[in-house]
Amino acid sequence: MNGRYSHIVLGLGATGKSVVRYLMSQGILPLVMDSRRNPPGGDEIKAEYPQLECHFGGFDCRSLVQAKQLIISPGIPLDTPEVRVALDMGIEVIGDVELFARAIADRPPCVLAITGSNGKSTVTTLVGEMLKQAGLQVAVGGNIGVPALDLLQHPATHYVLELSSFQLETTNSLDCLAATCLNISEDHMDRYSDLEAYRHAKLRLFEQSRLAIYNRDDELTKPLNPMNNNSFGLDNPDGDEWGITDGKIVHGSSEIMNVMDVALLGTHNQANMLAAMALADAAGVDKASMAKVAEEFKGLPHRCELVAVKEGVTWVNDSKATNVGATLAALQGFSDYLGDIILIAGGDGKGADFSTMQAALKGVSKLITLGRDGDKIAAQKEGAIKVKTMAEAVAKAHELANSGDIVLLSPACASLDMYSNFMARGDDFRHLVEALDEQQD
Ligand code: UMA
Ligand code: ADP
Repeated sequence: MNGRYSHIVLGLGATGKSVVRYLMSQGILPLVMDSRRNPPGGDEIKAEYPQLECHFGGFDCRSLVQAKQLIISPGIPLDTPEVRVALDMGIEVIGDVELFARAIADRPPCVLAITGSNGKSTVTTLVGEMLKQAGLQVAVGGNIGVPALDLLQHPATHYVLELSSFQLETTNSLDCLAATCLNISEDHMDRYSDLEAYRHAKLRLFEQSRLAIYNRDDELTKPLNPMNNNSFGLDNPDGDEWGITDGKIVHGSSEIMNVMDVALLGTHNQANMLAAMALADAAGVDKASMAKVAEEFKGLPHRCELVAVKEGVTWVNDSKATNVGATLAALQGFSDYLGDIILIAGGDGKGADFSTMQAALKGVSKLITLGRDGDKIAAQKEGAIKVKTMAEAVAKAHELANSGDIVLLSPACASLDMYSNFMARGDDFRHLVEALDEQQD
């Protein structure tokens, strides 16, 4: 190991690999470091670039402090001691999205960006679909899955980026056509000192946008500084704001469609739809294209997804509810439901305060908890049933549910204590529900 590397890539997950590929395409050979001894994909990237030097099992401080630039993955906190040392020495530390921003800096603004605590992937997908429907050449990525830099491999006139607070901490020079912050509620409290610090990380996005689109129903999403802005909300809009008037989605006084014709369910999804339309409008998308997507888009998997109706019991997979706000939105969405709600929750709580669930849990007839922080959720409702595995949770719910009830997996927690990601958790739930059938046949 030595100090001959000007660029060091920290973290070799999806982001790190995209950064290596991008830097190599620019003729820059970086040094790669990962605190894991055997990061998955390590062999693959070495096979792709045999000349690439990798240091696994920790961050080598001597090399770090001799570099010109560190490109850090979002999963690595900026206050990791070795990174802190580099920052204190004035070494530039940026993320992949900042590299992306610099790569497209000579183009006219072409990015639509989405942040917020919940709804990002839904809105990002909707905006991508609306632009496609309008015939624009669009690439969709960021926190939703495909790293931003990988989007540059194919031609696109517009980019739709989902951005997490972690990614925004290390991004300074995006020049977005428009950006939104959908909502702010507690998440990732294991990485931020308080909600305000988390909010400030998210609102950095507005400083990098020609138009800031905030949520009128959530004060915390308002830009911190005066800037060109617009808003969306579930009420009557003023001026050219986005809102709902007499059961219609409207942009100012211009009608887009009936709310009843929106395929996605729940008021939170009406807010998502308004935000998506406001962003698409900034890219010049026509109303007919927006309305067509709103009528046809049925939602992403693992977000309040209907898994099955068996013996009159409805099974819903909301595994992507990885924070309290998302689970509250799901419970709110089902609050008019006549049958009982059986909620399965728990996992890695990321330092969340679960007492904010107490009131909503009154509307739940049975609470089944699992995972590392399951007990903390169980403490919010008397009579909660604690189990160890998803198989036990599903079996218990099956035993308790009667025809007309809903069994909702909406964990209010990340999955990483028990699964590789939220998809694996949702798939496990689905398979177990499907297997219930087989047992009965
Ligand atoms: N690593 C270290 N040291 C650490 C922490 C991590 O070396 O202290 C290494 C790990 O060993 C691993 C690599 O860094 O090899 C992982 O990097 P990462 O955690 O940043 O994950 P990526 O695979 O690069 O995926 C990231 C996002 N992950 C996180 O922000 C945690 C993905 O979002 C995103 O899709 C991807 O970049 C492409 O942009 C996932 C996510 O969970 C879905 N996001 C959080 C959320 O939505 O709540 C923010
Ligand atoms: P994100 O990418 O921000 O995690 P998703 O669209 O994947 O957002 O949805 C994650 C979870 O949040 C799901 O459980 C979904 O039902 C819920 N959700 C979606 N939109 C909202 C919203 N506007 N407010 C609260 N919860 C929401």
